[in-house]
Amino acid sequence: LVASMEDVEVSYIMIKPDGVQRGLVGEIISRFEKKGFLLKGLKLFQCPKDLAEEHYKDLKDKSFFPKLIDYITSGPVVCMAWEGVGVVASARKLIGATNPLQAEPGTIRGDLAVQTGRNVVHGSDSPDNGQREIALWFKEGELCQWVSAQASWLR
Ligand code: RTP
Repeated sequence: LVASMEDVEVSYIMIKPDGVQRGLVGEIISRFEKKGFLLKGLKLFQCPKDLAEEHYKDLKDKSFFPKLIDYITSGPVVCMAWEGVGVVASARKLIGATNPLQAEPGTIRGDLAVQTGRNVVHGSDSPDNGQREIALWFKEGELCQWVSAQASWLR
């Protein structure tokens, strides 16, 4: 084993309504799977307004906040909990910059999106927020504790 269990984090990754509507669910999940992270939770979910507001509460004073809440609640999202060593920062790299026009080719937003307000995917910005967001979006019993057969090659 090359990393200790202390380095294992969880990140809340969400495919936003545009990603679902555009048929990008498989493509986006595949990038996290291929990287070698472990899927602990997965559901298609119609987000209620109060949950969207709680999730984005740090942005509530921004001018784009009402539009952001309308966007996130406009159709189903795919909620995911991904586990792995350094998964929080790595997922942010795989996702790319908030503005897809500034996101590098090879990243999800760099390859698949154009507008900041339609940037297809969310990823937690710190390990603490990863824990907080997973507790917010998943109920107890919705996460699976399992070990992938590949785990010894990936950790
Ligand atoms: P996320 O939380 O979705 O992973 O995005 P982020 O950290 O890259 O970006 P953040 O600044 O936290 O913004 C959250 C989401 O709000 C939308 N947004 N719209 N000027 C705008 O219209 C604007 N700015 C941000 C985006 O969907 C962004 O991902």
